[in-house]
Amino acid sequence: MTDVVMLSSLESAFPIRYAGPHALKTLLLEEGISTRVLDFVQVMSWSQVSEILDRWVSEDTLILGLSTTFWIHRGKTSATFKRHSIEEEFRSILVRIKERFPRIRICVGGANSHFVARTTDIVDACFVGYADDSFIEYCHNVKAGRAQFAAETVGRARVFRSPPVARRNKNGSSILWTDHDHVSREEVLPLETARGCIFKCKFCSYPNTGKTKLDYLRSNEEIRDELVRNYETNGTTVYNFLDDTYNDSLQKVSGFANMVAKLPFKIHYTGYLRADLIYRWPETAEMLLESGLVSTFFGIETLHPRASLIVGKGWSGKHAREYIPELTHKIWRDRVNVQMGLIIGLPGEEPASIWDTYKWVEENRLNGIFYSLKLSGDDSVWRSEFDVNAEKYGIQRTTTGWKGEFFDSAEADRLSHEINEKHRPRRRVDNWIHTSMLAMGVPHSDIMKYSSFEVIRAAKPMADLLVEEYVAKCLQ
Ligand code: B12
Ligand code: SF4
Repeated sequence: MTDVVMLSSLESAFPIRYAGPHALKTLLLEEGISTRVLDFVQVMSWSQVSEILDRWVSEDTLILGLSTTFWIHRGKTSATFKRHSIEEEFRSILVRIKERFPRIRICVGGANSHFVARTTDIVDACFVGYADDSFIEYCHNVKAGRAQFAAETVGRARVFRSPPVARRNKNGSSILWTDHDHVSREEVLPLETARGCIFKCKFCSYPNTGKTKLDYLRSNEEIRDELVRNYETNGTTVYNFLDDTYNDSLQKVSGFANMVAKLPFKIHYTGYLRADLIYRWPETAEMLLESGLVSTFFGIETLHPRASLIVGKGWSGKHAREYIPELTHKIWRDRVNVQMGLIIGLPGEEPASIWDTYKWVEENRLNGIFYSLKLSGDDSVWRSEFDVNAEKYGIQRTTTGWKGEFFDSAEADRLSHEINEKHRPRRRVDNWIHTSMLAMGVPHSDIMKYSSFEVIRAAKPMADLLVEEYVAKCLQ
């Protein structure tokens, strides 16, 4: 018997687990509500999903939850209006379940829950924001047959909004991986080390930006317990760190490195880092490496002096050009896969400057990925300064996107695609795919040597096998 079943997925050629539903599962289990999460839904066929749900859902099941954060309409990712929607085949599975078990509530949560609830008629409750309190309380109420109040609706769903900081898990979740999760030996797992970010870059719509330093951090003791537990149960040593700015204080980086040095096993991890903070505290470069950093993502955004100042990352326009190649090749001696995000369409930056940045990436043998500037819609949960005050920065919203001084959204999309395609033969794998590769046994040296394209092609059969084994275990 299972009270709550959640479906989760992160669209990727490689099976990567997303933390959100597992954070909720852990709380629900602690509070006596039996819960299971089905991962990798987007790399399964709908008939496999349907077959598994037939085994897992019964008349005892109260809630079927869908995580929408990384729920991208399969195979049709380019059509924005179709992203994160529930496609017809999946909808008919949900309709069939509802017909069989009429008291089941279908709930959506995660970054695109509002959008999904608005575009389908199958959702009963929609959770907006961190759901560590709202969803757990909802589940308790449903289980106890208590009525619940929601002032707002979207489509036919009742909406439960949360404040930016939840009471439960306010510093991040400790995830318990159970036998039902079928974690394979040495599989890469997500690990939350903190919530929120001390910065507030103008284009950024992450939740809880501008937090106070050292707020909302998990203690090293708690993280150590999770690392040891995962190692003892599944042999896990490779992680995706979930922390918007993992190196936001010297104390945090050194404290973590000290804790990890005392573990009886070595870990490897990827995470979001700020390059300017390594520049500011140079001793952290070695600490990060020693504590197991294998790949990272730096949001450099632009090398343009004025654009970088406008977005709140003035360091990038001043020092990144010299420091990033130095850090990558001299200080880290190519032992870390440094991926950089660069944005096309920032106020003040003209096309020639973008091409100059691309040249710099190629000439310095760097791993860059170009994105077009994205503005969120009015119903987004988290909104950046650019989302709220676009016009103040010379950006006009249009029916199809936005228009700035040098680019509009279509041209920024086109150029990012063109440059990424040009760079593709030399680009290394994305930072989070790097950890997946390591966990599947691909040596770090090979990942650093070959292009993303080659590494992915070689490792794909292993990834398919992992999903096949996972599906077989879910059906047992
Ligand atoms: C880590 C991360 C990633 C990692 C994930 C690695 C991993 N193994 O999990 C990687 C690098 C893969 C990634 C990639 C991308 N990401 Co990302 N990512 C994040 C980040 C920083 C943290 C997410 C996380 O796991 N948090 C920890 C968990 C515990 O919290 P949570 O996700 O918020 O989950 C809570 C709620 O959402 C809710 N919830 C979640 N699921 C469910 C289900 C139910 C039933 C319910 C009730 C509630 C619920 O409850 C959870 C607990 O409170 C967020 C930003 C942020 N700080 O939140 C962006 C974020 C999720 N990413 C985002 C984006 C845009 C992307 C990319 C598209 C970027 C790109 N251009 O390539 C890609 C897409 C990848 C893909 N193929 O699908 C956006 C999504 C915005 C949107 N509206 O779609 C976010 C919100 C950042 C932002 N504001 O721009 N990302
Ligand atoms: S872009 Fe990065 S550093 Fe800036 S506010 Fe967002 S998460 Fe923080």
